[in-house]
Amino acid sequence: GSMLVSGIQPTGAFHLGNYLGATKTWHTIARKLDSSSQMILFIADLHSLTVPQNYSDLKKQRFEAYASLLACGLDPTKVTIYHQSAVPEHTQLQWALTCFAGMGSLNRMTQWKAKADLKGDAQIQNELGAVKLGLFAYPVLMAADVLLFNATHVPVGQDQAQHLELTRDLVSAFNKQTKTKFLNYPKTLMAPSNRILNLRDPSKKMSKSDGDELSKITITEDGKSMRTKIMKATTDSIEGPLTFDPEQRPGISNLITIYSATTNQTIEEIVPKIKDLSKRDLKELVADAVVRELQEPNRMYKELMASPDLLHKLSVEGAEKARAVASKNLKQVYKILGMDMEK
Ligand code: AQP
Repeated sequence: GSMLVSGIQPTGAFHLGNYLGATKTWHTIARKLDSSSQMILFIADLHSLTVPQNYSDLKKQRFEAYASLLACGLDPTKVTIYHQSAVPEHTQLQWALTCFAGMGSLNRMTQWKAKADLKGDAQIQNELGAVKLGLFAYPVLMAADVLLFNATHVPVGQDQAQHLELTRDLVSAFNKQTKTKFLNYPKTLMAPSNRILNLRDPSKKMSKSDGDELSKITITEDGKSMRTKIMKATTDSIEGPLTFDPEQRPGISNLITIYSATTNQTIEEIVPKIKDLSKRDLKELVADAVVRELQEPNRMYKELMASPDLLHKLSVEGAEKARAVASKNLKQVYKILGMDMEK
């Protein structure tokens, strides 16, 4: 059977990018799981420590994230859902893997640079020694997250491919140096949708931690505000028919991508239908589709947030289920490394 593993950070309300790039596809996969396969999803709270947080907000956000996953239709009786920090094996495996990870390959990862860049030039920050070790080493924790369950498949959005390459390099280094084949090479299961871009500045991706509320649609806001944000989305001043051209027309193309993913039609199917619309009419169409798509998650989120005891109980049970698998695999890895307690 397959073992599918993925995670999401509790760094704020889930947005349309998280939904189309991750949670919606997780839900689709989960519905088709056969009885020999398993899906494990975690709230990546340890990952959110890689950038400074308001730590008392983080506690609340961890539960909001849990509720959001369930609101996206994921069923905790079929899928194991838990908080990463409640399963200490994640960091125990990470330590072992850091001893197989080359500084050079971590240095080539783009995501820490993007995050360090938020506070100035990444290269200069690096030279100053200002980049935090956790941010730099974060792809190794990510590798540990999936190798802990010996994942066969990792379903993620289009922005995560590079980290999974590193994971496979680590598997190769580990298996070669230990002369074993215990760790699987996990396959990347890429979400069908393109990356969803920031509504105000389509040169960037839509991001939870973006301070500009107008830049993102969240699954927790009401339909009226979703519509307002789409109507205000940045497009371009090019006249004539609407075209899908991510290079020259990133704003319009982003709206077409969103329309495609929320109505399950391909870009090729959509373009002839919308090419003669005004930009305003395209936005109306996209807004209708988004509001319709997020209606049920939105309703369920509100319902779940009114049941904190249920969320707590489910997350404790999820962590227990995850630990049962994780501790077995970790023991095996430690045994390979000569660290078992047997005589
Ligand atoms: N804009 C996006 N389009 C498509 N997919 C996306 N994902 C994130 N942004 C987009 C996918 O969502 C999953 C969870 O992401 P994450 O929480 O681990 O962190 P992230 O990728 O760093 O997401 P954010 O929203 O940008 O969070 P912050 O602002 O905290 O960094 C992943 O599968 C990702 O591909």
